[in-house]
Amino acid sequence: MPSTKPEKAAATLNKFEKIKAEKDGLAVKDELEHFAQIGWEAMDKGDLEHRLKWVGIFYRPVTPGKFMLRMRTPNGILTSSQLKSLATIVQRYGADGSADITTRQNIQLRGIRLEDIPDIFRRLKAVGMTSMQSGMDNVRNITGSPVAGLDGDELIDTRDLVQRVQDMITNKGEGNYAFTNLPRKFNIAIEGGRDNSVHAEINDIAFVPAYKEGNLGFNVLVGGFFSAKRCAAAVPLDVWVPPNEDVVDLCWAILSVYRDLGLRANRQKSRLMWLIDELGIEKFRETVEEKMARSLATAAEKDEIDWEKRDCIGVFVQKQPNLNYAGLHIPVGRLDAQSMFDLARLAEVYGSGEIRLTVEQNAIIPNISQENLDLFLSEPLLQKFTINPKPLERKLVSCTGAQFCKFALVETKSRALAIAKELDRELDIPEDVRIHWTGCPNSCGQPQVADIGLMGTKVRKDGKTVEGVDLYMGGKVGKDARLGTCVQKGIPCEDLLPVLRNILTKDFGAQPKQN
Ligand code: SRM
Ligand code: SF4
Repeated sequence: MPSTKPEKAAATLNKFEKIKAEKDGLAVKDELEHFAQIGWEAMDKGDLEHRLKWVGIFYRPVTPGKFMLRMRTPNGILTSSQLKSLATIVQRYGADGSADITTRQNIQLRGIRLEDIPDIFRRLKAVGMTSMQSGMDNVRNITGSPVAGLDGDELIDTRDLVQRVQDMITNKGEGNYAFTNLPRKFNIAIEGGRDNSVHAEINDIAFVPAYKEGNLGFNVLVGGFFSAKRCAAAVPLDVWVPPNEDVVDLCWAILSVYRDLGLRANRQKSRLMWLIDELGIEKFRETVEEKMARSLATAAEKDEIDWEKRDCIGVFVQKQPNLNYAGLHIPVGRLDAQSMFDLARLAEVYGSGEIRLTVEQNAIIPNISQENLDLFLSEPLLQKFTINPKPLERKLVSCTGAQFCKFALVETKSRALAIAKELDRELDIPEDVRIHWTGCPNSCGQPQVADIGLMGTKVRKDGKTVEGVDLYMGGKVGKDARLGTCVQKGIPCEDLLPVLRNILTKDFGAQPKQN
């Protein structure tokens, strides 16, 4: 930490730094039984609204008493036992219980009661899952190629590396005080394929495959992030690392530098990129090397991201003979308990009991043998979670929005789905169009990576304040990724359908359907 005297620092700390200085967020892990007994209404406000997030429990002011539980799902991989366990947890809350696949290849549970948390945490531990350090000023779920170990064209299998980085950060899910007081949230992604499945450019640290002197490893990008104030694409650190423990060590070093030197006075200027700006990338690199106490190899000349991004929806052959993976479309990532049980059953009956999640909020069932494929495809669940969705629904992504999020300026998921369905019904669209909805400028739904991004806002119409969106366009994913920008502000949601119809027709070759 900087050498400011504690009393002087306390006087200048922002609200969140004060909360952390009073008591480390992770401390609540030892108080959960007590909270369960006294009930959420009797809890200290700092613990309830902030520190619980250190163990993944999110108080929802929109639905007080019904909490959200954000898991960690390294590389997006779940076993069927884990998914069944999560389904059992949400099932007990009836209509309040549901789950969302997130834009970080992760899963969040809804409707959770605080009194059940000790039991829930015991169940999660029994199936090897954790929600540790998944919110607030911690490292978020670490993303990796969703078809790692399955894809015949992959360069590096990311699964083990992602798990090792998570284990280092969270002390194998038990909690790690070394990294629970970062200046702000932090995102890490490890890409092993050629298609930039993880959106490397929007992560604080991203590893992308690259050959150096004939050896396969990763080039490293740093500082990518979105916030209401600023969005920045990650920049090259000019470092290459082999795909081994060096990846873990480098994450440790960058996190340590960020923790110790990161800017903390203004929360709007606390993400890693602001520190990189302050130090300059060369000095930042030097400081990371000093932390590691060794010099790092310079970046390989080029990286190996040379494919367009795949959405993995459909059936694809695996590198293992006779096996396939099936990518199922989960509309806006929303699951109910029954669907979770059904997905787990399909994975067990037809696959190897594994389910994978994608940053597009969809699911993959790997290891389906050729003989079982037809039967698998005839399963009723595939009517709901199809392998062949309509063009707009297929690429639709949406953040949580007003249903559960207090920052939301608009309802997102249900509206996103209704509009996509209507336009899919009306139009023949020759190419896939990525539409991303996000309920406010925090950009959890990543409108800047979409062909058409929609960011919630409030608009004046006929003298009244109504829900509206700012329109983003020009985002490019996969190779040569580029962030989209705002092209039109303040479109009332009730006027959006014709605006989108027009864009799809003019820019994406859509034609009215011939009946
Ligand atoms: Fe996010 C805060 C949901 C991915 C940028 N995000 C929130 C909170 C926790 C706010 C809150 O307490 O209500 C939202 C919880 C709502 C809820 O009940 O679900 C929330 N963020 C989400 C999720 C669930 C959106 C989704 O529907 O998929 C994603 C969870 C990912 C995960 O599994 O951990 C989610 N959030 C993102 C992403 C996308 C990404 O990581 O690729 C971003 C932009 C990228 C980035 O962070 O650089 C993102 N979320 C934010 C921000 C703005 C951060 C900033 O630096 O200003 C906030 C607000 C904050 O942290 O102060 C935020
Ligand atoms: Fe909530 Fe805004 Fe994030 Fe959507 S973008 S989940 S509305 S914070």
